[in-house]
Amino acid sequence: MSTNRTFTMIKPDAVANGHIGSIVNDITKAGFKIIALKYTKLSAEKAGEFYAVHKERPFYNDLVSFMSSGPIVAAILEKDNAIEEFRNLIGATNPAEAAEGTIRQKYAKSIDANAVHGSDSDENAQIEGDFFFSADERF
Ligand code: DGI
Repeated sequence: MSTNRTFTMIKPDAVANGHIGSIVNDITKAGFKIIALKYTKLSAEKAGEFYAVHKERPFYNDLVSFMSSGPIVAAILEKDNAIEEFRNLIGATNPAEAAEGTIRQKYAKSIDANAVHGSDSDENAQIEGDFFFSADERF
């Protein structure tokens, strides 16, 4: 398993608000290499599967409906210490608490529409990357 990779999504709010280019620019300027990249849309079923770990949480239904509400950009990224470095780059889950200059502080408006996803462990980065990309879609 790679320890230098993470998985991200640019979520429907950030796509709808025209932030794909700025966010990809922030990511590459921070030193992440793009291994895989896809513009796609999750069905409610797929969004539910992706966030199955949150099934019992009160915000699960809203999360699934938001994540399937419009197109997203999915990507696998590579950098030393990728999980921690990327979570530092995107900032806290709640953009109101995200540090100055982080992606969520700059582009997100609320805790549920928080612009980007970042994997929280090497294991989940592998699972989440596999969820979106086949072997011949990674370079
Ligand atoms: O890894 P994160 O995306 O930072 O956070 P997470 O894995 O704990 O939660 C996944 C997503 O679920 C998060 O990006 C937004 C949503 N979420 C998490 N906690 C809350 C929430 N949505 C609402 N409305 N309220 C919450 O407390």
